[in-house]
Order: sequence, then structure tokens, then C-alpha cells
Amino acid sequence: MALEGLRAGIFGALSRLKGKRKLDEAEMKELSKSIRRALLEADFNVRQSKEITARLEERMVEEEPQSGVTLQTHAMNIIYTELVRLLGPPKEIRPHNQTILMVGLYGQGKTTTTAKLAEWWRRRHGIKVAVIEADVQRPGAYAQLQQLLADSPVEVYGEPENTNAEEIVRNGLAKVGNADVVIVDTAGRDRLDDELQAELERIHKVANATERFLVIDAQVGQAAGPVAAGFHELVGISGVIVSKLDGTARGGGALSAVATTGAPIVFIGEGEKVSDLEKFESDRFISRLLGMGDIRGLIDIAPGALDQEEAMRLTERMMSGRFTLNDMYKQMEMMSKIGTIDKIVSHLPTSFFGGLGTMDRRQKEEMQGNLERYRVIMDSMTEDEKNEPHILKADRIRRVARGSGVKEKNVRELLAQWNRSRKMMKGIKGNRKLRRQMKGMMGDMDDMDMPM
Ligand SMILES: Nc1nc2c(ncn2[C@@H]2O[C@H](COP(=O)(O)OP(=O)(O)O)[C@@H](O)[C@H]2O)c(=O)[nH]1
Ligand SMILES: [Mg+2]
Repeated sequence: MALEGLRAGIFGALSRLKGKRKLDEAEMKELSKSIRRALLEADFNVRQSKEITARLEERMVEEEPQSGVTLQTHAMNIIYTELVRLLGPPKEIRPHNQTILMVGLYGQGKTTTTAKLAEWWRRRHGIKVAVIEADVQRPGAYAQLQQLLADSPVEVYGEPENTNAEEIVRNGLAKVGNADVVIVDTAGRDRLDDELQAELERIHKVANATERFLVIDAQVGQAAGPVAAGFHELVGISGVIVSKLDGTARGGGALSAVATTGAPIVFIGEGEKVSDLEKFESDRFISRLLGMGDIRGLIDIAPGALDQEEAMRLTERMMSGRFTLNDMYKQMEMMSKIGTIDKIVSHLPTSFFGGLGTMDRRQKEEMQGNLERYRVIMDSMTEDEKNEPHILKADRIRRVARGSGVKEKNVRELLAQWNRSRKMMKGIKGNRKLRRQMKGMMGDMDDMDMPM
């Protein structure tokens, strides 16, 4: 995920609070300094970094940690809320009846993001989406967009021979404008010069877009601020998409600079593939960055493949503290439906499932192999055994092993894994802060069985 360096820096700074109940003045200054250094290294601007650490110092003194909450966690919570506040509240995007104008400088990722956004929309809302290629500067733009969407039912409109962008947009809207969402890709230049301004103004008039999204490469860092301001003056930017966050450790620059302009960040791009686009929500983004996990993000990943209700039910059960082998089984089923656990691990709390979030690729592959074997083993168990795995003693373990064609050792491994997961769930239940966070993330689950 993006901003690994910032995560490491913050963790490093906070690790020095371990076991402490209070900080003296010198220790507080030291903490503040190292957090500030981590922010600056991720390219957050100097003023914002100072503000955040000043607030941290203030709040560490003013706010008592709740009973049972360590000083380390307390500090983490403060940093979390300050970063979320800095990046601002999420923007709601209407799912239907939209014409989106994509603007930005040359090479920032407009065309790629146009394809990503079209696919995101189609999948997320199951609606008809069309794109119009109105970049008349780059000769291959239409072919590029077509290729990006080759495996997608999204309709791609373009006129590679025509050099009049405005006309292409007009024709395109007449042809594919009946789609629920139409996305218009435009040309970019090295800078926002007169020619580009004039062309965008004309396209803007014809398109009469409901949203104007600016695409900015995270590499530009702090310069994202002035760029956003310039485009805003021209077409009234309604949202910013920060692309290529995967390619820089200094993504804090673009994110924070955009935040200062008041334009909401609406999506982030984290790769070259069409699926590498994520709706930006600062609380989710920061909680993932700080390893607090994100249950809702997990549920959102594969709306098609995943039974949402089932996922919600499972989460409720996990939080209620009951965790049977059946629950673990369902969890695995869900994971295997998603296909790869690679994508979901970054959405889980760091401590989830025995530290799944910190596994390397080899370990992940191993885990995937385990999942399959576990499933076979559990198919040889009775319902009672799955509900109360404690009753599985030597003779039953032998029977299950024989029934599923594995070694007894494998059955014991499964039980050990369940035991670890169960303890983890208990840990979550006993951790008030984490529960509160989870409840916050699952805000709309009012009827959740979770006495607070
Ligand atoms: N790593 C990475 N590369 C990206 C991302 N978005 C776009 N790119 C690449 O950036 C380059 C320029 O993208 P393009 O969409 O053609 O930019 P445009 O000139 O603004 O239309 C291409 O090589 C893309 O594959 C991203 O989120 N991550
Ligand atoms: Mg382009």
C-alpha cells in the first residue's frame, strides 16, 4: 500500500512509548520530533506537519487515555484523528446520470484513470457506462483507451482522425450519451497553457459535465496544490484523483497539498491495472495506513463475488466474541471466493488472524494452500465438532484425518489455527478502542450485538 515509509516512521516513533504511563517533557518533544520527521519524509508540508505534532503534544497532555488504553495506543488514536481531519471528509458521488470530465496535465494518468473509473462504476453500481476519447493531441489515445477496456463491456467512443475535440464530444454524447455515466477523457499539456485552457473551456461547455475530476500524479508532491488551483479556476474542479500512489514514498505531498485547496480527493490510483483504483475515504485510508484495519473495506472489495449480508453477519459474530470452527470455515470460504487473499490483507487489522497483515508473498501462498486443506478436513467433521472444536480429542482427530485423507498432524494444525484465531477474536472483543473503531467503521450496523 501507499505510504509504507510513513507507517514505519510513525510505528518507530510510537514504539518508544511502549510500557510507559507518562512522558516527561523531553520525551514528549522527542516523540513530537520523530513524528514530524516521518511526516516530512512522506512530503507533508512543513506547516501541516507542525500543526499535527503541536496538536499531538496538546492532546497527549489534555486528554486522559481511557482505562485499559496504553499510552502508545492513545497517541496512535490522536495521530489517526489528526490525519483524518487533515485529509478531509469523503465526497459522496451520485451513482447515476453523470457526465464526468477528466482533466489534467500530460502523462498524469488521465486515460488510464478514465478506464479505471469506467470499470469501477460499472462494477460498483452495475450500470451502463460509456467513455469518450477527446484527446486530439496524442495520436494513440483512442487505441490506448480501447485497449485498456478491451475486456470490458464499457462502450468506447472516439474519432482518431478528427482533430476537433469539441466536435468529438458533441458527436460522442449524441451516440453514447444514453449511458448512465459518460466519462470524457481530454488532452493534457506540460502545463496549463492558453491553448489547453481554450480547448478545455470549449469541451467544458459542450459536455456540461456534472463532475470535473482532475488527475494528478502523486510524484508531483506539493506542486499538486497550485496545479489543482489552476484547473479549479478554469473548470471548477469537483474532485481530485491522485494517481500512481504506488510509485512514491512521498505521496503525502500530493494528498496534503490537494487537501489545502479544499477540493476533495475522490479516488486514488495504486497501479497500472484497470482494477487498481480505490474510492478515497480518509478514515479508511488512514486506519489502514496505521494498521488498524478496515472491515468495511474488506467487504467492499468484491461486491460481485462476495455475499455482503454473509460478510456482515460474520463480522457481527466475530465481534460478539463467539467464534466456532464454522465461522472460521465461512471466513475461509469468503476468502477463497475473492480468489486471492493478496488484495484483502491490507484491509485487515495488523493483528488479525495471527498477523496475516504482515505476511510476505510466500507465507500468503502457504496460507492459501492451508485454506484448501482445512476445507477438506472440515467436510469430514460433524456439525457438533465444528461448533465445539474442543470435543475433538485423539480418537475423533484420527477419524477426521482418515475421513479426509490427511495426516492427524494436519487436523491438529487446523485446530491450532482455530485456537489462535479465536484468541485474536477475544482480543478484539476485549480491546475497547478497537471495538470502538470497528463500530465506527460499521456505523450503519445499528443492531449489532455489541454492548458498549
Ligand atoms: N504505477 C502506476 N502507473 C500508472 C498509474 N496510472 C497511470 N499510470 C501509468 O502512467 C502512464 C501515463 O498514463 P496515461 O493514462 O497515458 O496519462 P495521460 O497522459 O494523463 O492520459 C502510463 O504508463 C500508465 O500506465 C498508477 O496509478 N500507477
Ligand atoms: Mg491520455
